[in-house]
Amino acid sequence: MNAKKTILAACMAVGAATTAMAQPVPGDDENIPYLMTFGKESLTEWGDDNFVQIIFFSIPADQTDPIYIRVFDPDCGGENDEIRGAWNTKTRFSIYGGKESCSNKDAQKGNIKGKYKSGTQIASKVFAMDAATDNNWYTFGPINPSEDENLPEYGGRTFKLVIEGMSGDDGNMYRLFLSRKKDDNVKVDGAFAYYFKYKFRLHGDDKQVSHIYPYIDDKTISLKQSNFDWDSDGIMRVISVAKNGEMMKVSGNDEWVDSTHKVADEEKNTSWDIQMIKKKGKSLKNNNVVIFLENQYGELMPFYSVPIGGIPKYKYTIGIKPKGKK
Ligand SMILES: [Ca+2]
Ligand SMILES: [Ca+2]
Ligand SMILES: [Ca+2]
Repeated sequence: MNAKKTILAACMAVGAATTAMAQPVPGDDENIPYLMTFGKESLTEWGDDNFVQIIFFSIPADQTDPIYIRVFDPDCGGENDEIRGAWNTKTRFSIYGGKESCSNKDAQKGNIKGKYKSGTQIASKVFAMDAATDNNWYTFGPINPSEDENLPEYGGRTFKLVIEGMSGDDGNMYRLFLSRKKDDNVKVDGAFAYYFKYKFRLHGDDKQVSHIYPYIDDKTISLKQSNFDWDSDGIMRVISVAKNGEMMKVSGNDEWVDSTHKVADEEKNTSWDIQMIKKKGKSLKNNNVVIFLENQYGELMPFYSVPIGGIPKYKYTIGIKPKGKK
């Protein structure tokens, strides 16, 4: 199976997944409280490396009814958000479809020097402090599915949501939901979200464990994770069919670190569960972080709002195999 077909098969598996809702971002199984984007006059040591976040949505090719992209707490002020001085941050949410909107590598990388706003803009709105959307939902749409970029290897009709910290120095926290309804969160059957670089808030409660679920396709032989501004807040480890808690390197304040991890044959076509376990007894609040993943070719690896093939469980018989044996 070639790489594109592998991703397609994976996406169909996501679409078929019924155990977890695929439409909220962060996903139910990720247990991440909020996505995060800071105003571009912020210091990177607050946790955002370049003040742009990009999330992709995929809906099935046969979806013809309009869809809606809903944002919880799009404003920056009041509840949920992180203040520095006074509230002065403006955040722009923009939706793109059409040619190259999702396939452009600058968009996938979040490369703000490049063409990350590729494609055709479908909707856009700037939010400052706003009582009407504070701790509340705002809805983009209706969006006609035919305004998509058609990417069969990513499951069908794809759209891009770009969130930019236009000005100010506060942190905007928000969540997303891809919905069939304007005024309610109703899932679109077979739809899911995917992303290549993820920026979010960790829980304040040290008993919570957050997760991301990269899918290991059959051409991946190693995975390099890079993370930013973790503030040495606990550990990150991998659980998979062959890994029982392999440790990943965790960054300190305002720095990038990376670590590279080998893929076992048995892990191909399964997901990894990358667990983020807070430092016990510290309950570090307001910890905002960034992570992305690359394969051995330096290609960004997508991760998905639901674990493809389910949450992996370590299999003792695989993990204890002697070194050097295939
Ligand atoms: Ca708010
Ligand atoms: Ca401020
Ligand atoms: Ca907010």
